[in-house]
Amino acid sequence: MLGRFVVSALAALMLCVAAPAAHAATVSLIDPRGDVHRPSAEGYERVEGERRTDIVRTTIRHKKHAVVARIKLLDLRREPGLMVMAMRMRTNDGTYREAGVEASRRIGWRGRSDVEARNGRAVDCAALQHEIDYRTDVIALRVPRSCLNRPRWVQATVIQFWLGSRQMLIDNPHNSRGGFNVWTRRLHRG
Ligand SMILES: [Ca+2]
Repeated sequence: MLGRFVVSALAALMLCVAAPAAHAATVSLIDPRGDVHRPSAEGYERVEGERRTDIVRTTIRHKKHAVVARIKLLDLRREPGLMVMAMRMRTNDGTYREAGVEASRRIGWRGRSDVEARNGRAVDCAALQHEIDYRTDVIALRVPRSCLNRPRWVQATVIQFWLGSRQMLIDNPHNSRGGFNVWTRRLHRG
């Protein structure tokens, strides 16, 4: 669903690093305003005054039946172009998944979501759910544990993209740079 462009950007941006083990079911990330980036010759550059894609808060929970990510944006609007929220996950047994929500005028502003394996193939995940709330500036994505091989723990990375015909904007809740290299700590089932 996300297409080669986004998937390759994910691959380029997100290199695996070891994270310390911790027993927790939830991670909450506060992200500054005004740290939206776009690609540049040097990698990424900050776009001053850009509100699109600007994440301000993110919560990722490993619940009894699902992994649920919820991001709050500074100003979520029905913008021309393609809006994408993506979350990659890896688990204790080595399962890797990329789940995404995308919305546009063509797709529809309620959006659609899917899950892919590392090779880009769609994973059957019929109970996948998402919600885009333009009133509260929140995008939520619920990935059932059954689509992750019912892991003991999961680590995740979240990004928000906006793709126009000649421009790409990105923000992530993990740091204030355009590129990043981080996983959450291990989220054990709560
Ligand atoms: Ca931000």
